[in-house]
Amino acid sequence: MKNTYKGLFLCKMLFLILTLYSFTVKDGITAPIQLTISEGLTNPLGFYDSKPSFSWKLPVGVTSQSAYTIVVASSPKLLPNNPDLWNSGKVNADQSLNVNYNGKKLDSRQKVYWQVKYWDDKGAESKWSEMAHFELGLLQNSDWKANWISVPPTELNEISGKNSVLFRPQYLRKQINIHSNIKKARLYITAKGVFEAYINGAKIGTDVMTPGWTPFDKSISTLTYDVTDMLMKGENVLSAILAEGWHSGRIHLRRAATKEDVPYLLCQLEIETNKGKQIIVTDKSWKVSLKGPIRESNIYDGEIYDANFNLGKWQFNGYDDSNWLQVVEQKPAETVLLLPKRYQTVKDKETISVKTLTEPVAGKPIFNFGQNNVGVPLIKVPMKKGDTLTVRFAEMLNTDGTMYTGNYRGAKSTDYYIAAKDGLIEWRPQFTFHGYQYIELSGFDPKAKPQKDWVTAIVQYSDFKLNGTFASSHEKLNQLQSNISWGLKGNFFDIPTDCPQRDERLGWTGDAQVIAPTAIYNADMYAFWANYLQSMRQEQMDNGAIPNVIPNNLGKGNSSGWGDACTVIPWEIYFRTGDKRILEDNYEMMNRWLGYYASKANGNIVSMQSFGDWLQPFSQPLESNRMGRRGDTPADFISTAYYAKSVELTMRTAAVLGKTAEAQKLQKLHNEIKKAFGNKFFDNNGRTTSKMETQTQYLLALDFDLISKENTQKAGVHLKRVIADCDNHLRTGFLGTPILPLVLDKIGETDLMYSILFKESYPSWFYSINQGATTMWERWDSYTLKDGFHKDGMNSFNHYAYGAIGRWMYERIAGIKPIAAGYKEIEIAPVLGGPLTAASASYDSPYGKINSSWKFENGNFNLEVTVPSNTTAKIVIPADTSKELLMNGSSFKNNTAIQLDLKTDKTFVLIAAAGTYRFTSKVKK
Ligand code: RAM
Repeated sequence: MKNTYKGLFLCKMLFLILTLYSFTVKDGITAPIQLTISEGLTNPLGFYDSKPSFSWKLPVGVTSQSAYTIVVASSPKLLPNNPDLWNSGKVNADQSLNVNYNGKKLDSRQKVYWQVKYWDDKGAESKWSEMAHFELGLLQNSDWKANWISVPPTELNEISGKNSVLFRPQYLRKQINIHSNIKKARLYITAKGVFEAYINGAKIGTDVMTPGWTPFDKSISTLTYDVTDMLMKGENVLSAILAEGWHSGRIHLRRAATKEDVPYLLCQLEIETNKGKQIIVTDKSWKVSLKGPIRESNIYDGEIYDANFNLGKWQFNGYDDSNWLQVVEQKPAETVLLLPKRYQTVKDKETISVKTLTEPVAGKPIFNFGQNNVGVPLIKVPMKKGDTLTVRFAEMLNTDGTMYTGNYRGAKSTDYYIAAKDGLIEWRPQFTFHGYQYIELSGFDPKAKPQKDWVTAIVQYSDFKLNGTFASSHEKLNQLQSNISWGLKGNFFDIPTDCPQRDERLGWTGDAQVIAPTAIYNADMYAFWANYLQSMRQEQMDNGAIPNVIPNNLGKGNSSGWGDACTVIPWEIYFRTGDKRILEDNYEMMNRWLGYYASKANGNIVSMQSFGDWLQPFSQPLESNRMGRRGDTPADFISTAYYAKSVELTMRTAAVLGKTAEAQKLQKLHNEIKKAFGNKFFDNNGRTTSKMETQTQYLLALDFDLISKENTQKAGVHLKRVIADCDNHLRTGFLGTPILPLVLDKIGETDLMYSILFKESYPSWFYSINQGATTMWERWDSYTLKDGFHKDGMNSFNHYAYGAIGRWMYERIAGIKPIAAGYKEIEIAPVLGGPLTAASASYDSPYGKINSSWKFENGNFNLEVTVPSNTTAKIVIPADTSKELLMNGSSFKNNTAIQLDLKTDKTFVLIAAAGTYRFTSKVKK
């Protein structure tokens, strides 16, 4: 916000608050709601942090908060009056987010209860909130008494493809006797690999593919489950199936597996009984078998299930495991941290039923789900004893209607089921996942006629809440929103991945940094991103470089525009959540990344590797840019621009964290880079000095504010010219495309942006939709009706990067944008354009639901806005301001809640406190 504007804004707010104070104080106002801790978690079990922060929302109808009290106790009985852990006292502040715990030290396993109350803007005291709670997991390695267990290495004598040791899934069991009545039981568990665990045959929890993917040589996530009700006094069986997952699979190893890479299980069952504590751990006493029905399972290739390998009732008491093997054990290494999982696990989230069924080849029916998605199928088919059902997956079909699997590259992505008897089987693979829209079955009972209900898609992704909505009057724009959302669901599978289907599925940093803002509009992903950043900190190299993928399994490679994920993501999250902790945690990483840039800079011009403006259309293949994947914007241009951007974000971070001297130093550095950048890459007419002019050069320079004031306007003119040269189409790749709308908006060219967005011809968002896209594609022309599949084998149909336009759809088409961290101040400023007659979005912000919904009707522009409690909004209403503005049906008048701040030719600008408002204006056409 400009200073003058900020001054005005503050005056208005002060006036509003004073007026509101003069109102009479009512009694017994409603309690705060939706209590969460740290990254927005509700009553978590197995929480990772003994120093959480507290957040709450004020109920609808309350304007703002003037004070609060938080009470924290070790027992619910002590609340609210006798909190033994912490009493914040009455704190006069409007802070309702991320209040740091400041009480007694909390320990592993501890269950903590808390409540909060607030005083509103009139000084009225609220009732206490309902009680919230959290329970800590095992925070230190020293809390673990268990040992890692696995099959004896002598059993690992089979070799699979490429000389890899074959890790057949391990079936592990342990019979336990619980001596007394159970009061409470917790299972702490993890694996090097992926597992599912059971008590007396029942699956523990509803997670899949746990513990997920972290830098395994540095930390492994641990899970906590409340298993009190699953156990009984007397004999019980604790069991697990353990498969390769990421840890031991080629997805992570990217080399031949050796015996040392074998999966391991670690668990600790802690039972509180009437007569004290009983602890059961993984140790030598466990038994293991490799003769279970899941014969092979891995992420890229799929799963083989042979029902003839029937272990019987191995998960139950009384089973004879005398011919099972004794496990080997290994002490947990001190250097590998066992850390409670700090973000949502992957779960079954949705199901999709088959839309159409075809049979281009007899006996090989293809089931079409109508939606590219990620997860596993539930299969119910009739089979004949001894036959093998083959389940193939594809994102697209060939022109002859058969499965197109070329783009899976080295990933076989095929499941098999071998039947042990005649009849209907019901099966779902357990330790793999697929990215697909089509399934082909073969090998079922030849007499049976394929039915649509033979398969159901179980959609799996990290268990976050979708908390944003976007809709408009335009079908294709709505399809784009749907594609973005499916792109996110498909690629937030424990880590943010580039794609979910081929032999890749890696945590590419560049893709992550461009999608992060859009992702946060669509889902509550703070915890997910915070974890990704934790892995990034762990993977940062000694020289400060950030690897290309996190977790890093690709070695030392790094790239500008990719490694900057370490500055961009913390900043974006801070700005959208208001939580400074994300900046504190990552500040050092940011600075070390700047150090790496500095080591590659000469006179502040950076020469380093860069994937460039990845996959820019029509790029010229050069020596340095084999296959033209890196775009036409020179690497040193991109690297220097991103150096400046990362310096700027680190500088802002330093300022927020109160590190004024460091901020000043970075400001100086930023000025110097800006100067060097301007001198090297631009002439006095704001035109790039490179031989090849690209849209992305102007976009980076303008978005990152890297050219002098005088040249900015001129550069804008050049940008428009190069866009016009492309017949007003984008010609940008992974780095340019996300900022195209931001820059055109910044230079007042929203009409142009609308025209680019609504283009139907190549390259454009709608172009892919016209070719049948139901997710975001890696390329605008990954497939075309005219020419078929893109020639390059790198051709994913579920790649979220170009979905980064989603941010602008929320921010400007619907018009919801934060202007102060955490949405404490919101801008509602929809920009009209293109063929749209209506658009709306809602977003569940940290303070509560924000809504902006507009529509043209009978020559009127109608806008409905909801501003959540404890925030203020600047509402910019497009209007012919010579005509009247209506609010809630009557002529607008300033009042205590909302005031006119500014009137221009084309807009009314209002400042509003919490509430819902309906405006009607006339708009000049
Ligand atoms: C590809 C990935 C990813 C991109 C890198 C540079 O292999 O799919 O999207 O960031 O290359």
